[in-house]
Amino acid sequence: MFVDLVKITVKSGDGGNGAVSFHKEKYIARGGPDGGDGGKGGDVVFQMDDHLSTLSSFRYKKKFVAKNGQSGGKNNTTGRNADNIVIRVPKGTLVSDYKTGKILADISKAGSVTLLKGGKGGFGNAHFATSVRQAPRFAKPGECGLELELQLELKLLADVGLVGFPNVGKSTLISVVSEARPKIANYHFTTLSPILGVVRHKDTSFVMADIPGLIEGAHNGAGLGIDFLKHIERCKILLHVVDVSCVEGRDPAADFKAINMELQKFDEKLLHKPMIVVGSKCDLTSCEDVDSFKNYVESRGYAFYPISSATKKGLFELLDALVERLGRTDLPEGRDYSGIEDLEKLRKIKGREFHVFKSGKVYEIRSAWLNKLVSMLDFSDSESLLYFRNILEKYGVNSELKDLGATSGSTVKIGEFFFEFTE
Ligand SMILES: Nc1nc2c(ncn2[C@@H]2O[C@H](COP(=O)(O)OP(=O)(O)OP(=O)(O)O)[C@@H](O)[C@H]2O)c(=O)[nH]1
Ligand SMILES: [Mg+2]
Repeated sequence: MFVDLVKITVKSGDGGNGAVSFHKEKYIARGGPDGGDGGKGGDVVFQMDDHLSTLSSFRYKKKFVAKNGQSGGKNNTTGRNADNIVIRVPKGTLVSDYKTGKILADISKAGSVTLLKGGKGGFGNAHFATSVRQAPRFAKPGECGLELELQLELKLLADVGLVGFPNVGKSTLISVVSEARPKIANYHFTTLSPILGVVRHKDTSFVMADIPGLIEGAHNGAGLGIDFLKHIERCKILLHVVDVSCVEGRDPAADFKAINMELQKFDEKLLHKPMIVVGSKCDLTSCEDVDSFKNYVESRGYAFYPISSATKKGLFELLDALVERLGRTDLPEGRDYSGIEDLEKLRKIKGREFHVFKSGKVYEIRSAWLNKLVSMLDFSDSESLLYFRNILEKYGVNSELKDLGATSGSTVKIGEFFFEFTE
C-alpha cells in the first residue's frame, strides 16, 4: 500500500536539572557550592533518506520521544546532553503541525532539519553563588521539551509528471524511456500509486513520475482524484498524454480540455506550469487524425509530440524537448516554513506554563516545571525560599494568584506541597 499521509507524535527531551552540592575535601571545613548544570534535552530532527520512497514505516511506529538531559553533578560536573532523535523520511516529505495545518518543514534536500529543540539544562547551585549568598541550597530545574502532533505528507519531487486519462499509455511510456517497470494493462486505473523512473538521455538524466489516470471530477475526489493531483504540484513540467488513436472512440481535443479543467479546478497554479503535450499510440492511427489535434494543441500555445511507445517512434524527439525545457525551468517555488521559529517560541512558553485555580479556600497551581522546582527545593532553607518566591514573582504566578483573590496568608498548593502566600 502506498502511504503518503500519516500522523505522528514527537517530543523533544527535557533539560536536566541543576545540582545542589558543596565542595568536600579533607581538612577543608566548609567548601563552596559546586553543583553543576543539567544537560540539554534531545532535539527532534528530520533527515532525508534517499532509500525511502514511502511513509509506510510510520504505520507502525507513531511516537518519537527524544531523551532527557542528565542532571548536573557535584564538582561542577555538567550533566550529559541527550542524543537527538532522528526521524528518517523520504525526499519530498512535508512536515506540518497537525492542529494548525501550518507547514513546518519541507524535507526536499539532502541533510537534516531540527524541528523541535530539547529543553535547556537548569543551572546548578554553583551558578547562584554571590558575595552575599555564599552557600545557595537551590538549583534550577531543566526546561521542559515540547510534545507535538505532526502530519507527514509525501509529495513526489519529480522533474516531469505524466498526466492524462486512464489507459492512454502513461505507464507504457515511462517503461520504454526509463528503468521503471509499472504494471501495464488494457483497462482503466491499472496504475494505483505514483511511480518514479529515472530517464537517461544523451549526457543527462531526469526523474519522471507516472501518476494514476485522472478523470472528470478528479478535483472533487472522483476516481483516484485528489490523492494524486497533489503530487503534480511539485513537478517542474507536466507531460500531458492524450490517446490520439481514437480506438476507444474518444475525442483527443475533448480529453485534453477535460484534464486541463481538472488541473485548473484543483489548483489554478497547475495550469501555469510548463506543459508539453504528447499524442500517444500513433501506430494505431493515420497522420491526418494526428494533424488536426496537433493544430488544436499548437494553436493554444503548447508544444506537441506525436509518439508511439510500441514502435518507439517520436520518443527521441520528445526526450530532446523535455531536456531542453527542463534546462530553462526552475523548481516550483519553495514553501515558506518559518514555523520552526514559532515552535521554539512555543516550546519556551510551554516550558514555563502554569494554571492557577481556586478550590474552596485553597489556591492551586498546576504546572509541570513548578512541580519539578518544588521537588528540588529545601524549604527549611531561607535562601531557597526566597529564590522560590522570586520565581513566582518573575514568571507572573503571584499576579495571577492575586487576580484570583489570594492575599497574604492564603494557602497555595503546588503538587503535594502547601505554602503560605505572601504579597
Ligand atoms: N498500440 C499501442 N498500444 C499502446 C501504446 N501505449 C500503450 N498502449 C496500450 O494501452 C494500454 C494502456 O496502457 P497503460 O500504459 O497501462 O496506460 P496508462 O495510461 O498507464 O493507464 P492507467 O494506469 O490506467 O492510467 C495497454 O494495453 C498498452 O499496451 C502504444 O504506443 N501503442
Ligand atoms: Mg498506468
